[in-house]
Amino acid sequence: MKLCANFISTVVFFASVSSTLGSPYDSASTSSSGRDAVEPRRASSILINPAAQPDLPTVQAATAAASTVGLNLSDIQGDVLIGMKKKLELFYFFSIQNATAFKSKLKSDILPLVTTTTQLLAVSTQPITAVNIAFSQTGLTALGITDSLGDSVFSGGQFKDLTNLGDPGSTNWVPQFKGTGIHGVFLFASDTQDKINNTVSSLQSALGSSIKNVYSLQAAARPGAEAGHEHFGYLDGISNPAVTGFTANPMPGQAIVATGTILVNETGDSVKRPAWTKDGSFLVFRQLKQLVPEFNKFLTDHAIVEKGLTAQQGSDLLGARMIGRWKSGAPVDLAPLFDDPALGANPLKNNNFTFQHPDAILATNQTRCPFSAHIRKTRPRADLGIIPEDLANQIIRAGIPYGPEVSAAEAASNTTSTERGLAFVAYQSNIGKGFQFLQKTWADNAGFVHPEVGVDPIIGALAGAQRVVSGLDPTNSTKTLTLTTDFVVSRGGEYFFSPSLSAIASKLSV
Ligand code: N7H
Repeated sequence: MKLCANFISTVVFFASVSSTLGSPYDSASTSSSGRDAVEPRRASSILINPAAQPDLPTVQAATAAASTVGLNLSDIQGDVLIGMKKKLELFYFFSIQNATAFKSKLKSDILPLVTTTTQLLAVSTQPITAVNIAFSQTGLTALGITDSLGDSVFSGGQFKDLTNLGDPGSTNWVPQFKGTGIHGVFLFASDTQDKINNTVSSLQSALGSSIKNVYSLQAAARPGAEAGHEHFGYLDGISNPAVTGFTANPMPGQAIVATGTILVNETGDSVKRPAWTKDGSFLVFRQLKQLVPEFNKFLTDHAIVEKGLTAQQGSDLLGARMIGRWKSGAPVDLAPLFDDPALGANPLKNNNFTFQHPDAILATNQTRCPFSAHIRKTRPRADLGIIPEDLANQIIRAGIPYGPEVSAAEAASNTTSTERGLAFVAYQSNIGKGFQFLQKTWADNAGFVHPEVGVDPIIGALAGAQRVVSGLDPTNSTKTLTLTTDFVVSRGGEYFFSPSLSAIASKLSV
C-alpha cells in the first residue's frame, strides 16, 4: 500500500508539474528540470554496478559532455544510453485498442512517467519505477503516423525479417511475436517486484481499455555475485560503446561512436528522417532462450586437451574461447589459457586489446582468440584491417537475463526444463547497420572474418542446419567442432522505435 501511495504521489507530482509548466515537452529544447529536481524517493539504485563494466557518467559529467554536441539528455529515454544495468525489468507488450483514448492518456498519464537519461544517473533523481515506452511500425500506424522513419527493417517488423536472422522458421517463436500485432512495449525497471507491479497496475487502471496487454516478460539481474553475468555464467555489458555527448571518460579500448550511431537525426546518422524522430533510437527486442545445462554438458564433453590443463580447465577454456572472454570478463586475447579475475574486473584493462600482436600473424593466428568467438564475430576490431576501426555497426546492448537459476535436477540431467535466457535489447540509429547486420552478416556468416571460420558458436544460426566451427582448439586451429545443438534459441521479438520525450508530446500524443 505504501509503495502504491508513493507511486500515486509520484503521478500526482508529475501531473502537477506538467500542468503548472503548461507543456514542458513541446519543443526540442525540452527541460526536465521539474523531473530532475524532485525530492529523493529512493535510497538504493535501480541499477546494478559490476566493477568490470564502465561506470556511468555522473550527471555533471554527462551534462558537460552533452553540451559539447548540443545534446539534451533530458529529452532521451533513460534506457537508450545506459546499457545492461537494470536490477529488475518487466517488458510489457501491448496493442492499442482505442487510439484516441490512448493518445490522450499518453500525454496526461504516460509522458509524465517516462524516465529520462538524466534522471537515471543519480539515485536521488531515480523514480520508484523507471518507465520507458517504444512503438512498433504498426503501433505508429495505429497512432496515425504516416511518416516513414527511413528504416525498412523496422517498418517490415521482426516477424518478416526472421529468415534474415537465421531463425529456423517461427516454430520456436512466442505466438504473440508472430505477425505484427504488437504495437508497443513498456519497459518498467526497479529494484523490487512489488514496485514494478504497483506501477503496472496503476498505469493499467489509468489506461483502461485503450490498450490490451498482449504478452509480458519479467527479467532480472542474476542473484548475488552473478549480477551482471548472463545465464551461461559470463560477465556481460563490458564492451558497450562510449557515445559522444554522453560518455565522459571512455575506457581504454572502448569504441567511441558518433552520437548518430545510436540516436536518430544526430551527427553520424546520414539517413533522411522526419524532424520529430531526433534523439529517438530503434529498439530491437529478442527473447533468446539459453540451454544452459546442455551448453555445460557440451563443454564437458569437448574439453580442450592441452598439456598442463585439468579436464575442468580444458572445459572452461573451450567455453571462454567460444565467447572470447572468461566468466570474469577477462578477454582470452589477453588471458589465453586461464581466467584472470583481476583483469576481468578492471575496466581500464579488460577491453584494451585488438586481436593484433607483434609476435603473431593477424590473418591466421588463433592461439589467443578464435576468429569465430562471439566477441570477435560481433566486433572484429583489427581484423578488418581498417585503422581507425570502422564503428558503423556498433549498438548499445541493454538486455537483461530472464528465467530462474538452473535447478539441481536440470544440472544433473543436463536438460533444460524451465525456460531461461536473455531478454536481448539493442539500441541503434539503423537496424540494418546495427543488430541485423551483426546477426546476419557477421555472426551467421561461416565465411566471416575469413573463409571456413564457421558461425558464431553462441548466437550464429543457420535456420536449424548443423553448425560447424573451427579454431576453437588452440593446439590445432584447423580442427572443426560440430555444435550438437543451438545453445541459444530465438523465441522471436519485435522492432520498436523509442521516441524522445518531446516527440511523444508534440507528435505521438496529438
Ligand atoms: Fe553478445 N554471452 O554470454 O555469450 N555477448 N550475447 N550478442 N555481444 C557479449 O563484451 C551473449 C547477442 C554482442 O565489443 C559478451 O560486453 C549471449 C546478440 C556484441 O567486443 C558476452 C547472447 C548480439 C558484444 C555475450 C548474446 C550480440 C557482445 C561479452 C544471447 C547481436 C560486444 C561481454 C543469449 C546481434 C563485443 C561484453 C565487443 C558481447 C553473450 C546475444 C552482440 C558474455 C549469451 C543477439 C556487439
